[in-house]
Amino acid sequence: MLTIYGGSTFNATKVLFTAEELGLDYDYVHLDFTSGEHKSEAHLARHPLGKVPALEHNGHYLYESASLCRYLANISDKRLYSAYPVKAAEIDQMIDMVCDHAGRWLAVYFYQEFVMMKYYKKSADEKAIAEAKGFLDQQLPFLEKTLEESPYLCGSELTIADTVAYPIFHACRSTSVDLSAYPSILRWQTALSERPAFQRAVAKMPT
Ligand SMILES: N[C@@H](CCC(=O)N[C@@H](CS)C(=O)NCC(=O)O)C(=O)O
Repeated sequence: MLTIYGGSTFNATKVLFTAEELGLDYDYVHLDFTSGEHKSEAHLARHPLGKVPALEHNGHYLYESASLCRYLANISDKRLYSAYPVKAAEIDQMIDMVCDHAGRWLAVYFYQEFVMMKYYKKSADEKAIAEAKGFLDQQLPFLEKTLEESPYLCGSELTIADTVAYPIFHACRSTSVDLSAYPSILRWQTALSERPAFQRAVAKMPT
C-alpha cells in the first residue's frame, strides 16, 4: 500500500509526477495548509517537521521530495533512474545541482511573488528577487547548454532528474522569472508540461 501526502506545492508535484510516470498504484492525500492539517499530530508522525511531501509505503514513513522520487524509481526496477552506479550518480548530481542552485533561487521568486502575495497579502521583497535573479543569471546558462545538447537533463531519456527539476519551473510560470534568453529550457519546459503524467499529477491538486 502506497500513500503520498501532499499539498499545493511544487515539492509535492515532484513526487506525484514521478509516481504517474512510473504508473504506480497509489493513494493521494491532500493536506490543507490553511487549516494546518500538515501540523496535525497524525502528519507529524509521518514528517518530523510537519511538511509535505511525505510518503507511506507498507508501514514505512519517508520524506524529502527528491529522496521520495528516487525511492519510487528504486521500487520500480530503477525505471527513470539507473542500475549503473555512474549513471545513477550523474542523475543524482543533476538533482542536487538543480535543487541546491537554480531551483533554490526559482523558489525565491515563487515564495515572494506567489505565496507572500496570495497567502499573506504582502508585496514581494524586491531585494530578495534581485538577489535570486543575480544567481539565476549565473546558473541557468549551464542548464540551457545541457538541454541544448540533449532533450532531457540526463540524456535522451526522461529520468527523475527531470521529474524532480521541472515542477519549480512550472510553478514559476506565474512569476516574473524571464526565461526568454533560454530557448532550450523553454522547449524542455513545454515538453514536460504536456506530458500526460504531469497533467494527471497537477490535476490531483486543488488550486
Ligand atoms: N526539502 C523538502 C522541503 C519540504 C517543504 O519545505 N515543504 C513545504 C512546501 S513546499 C512545506 O511543507 N511547508 C509547510 C511548512 O513548513 O509549514 C522537500 O524537498 O521535500
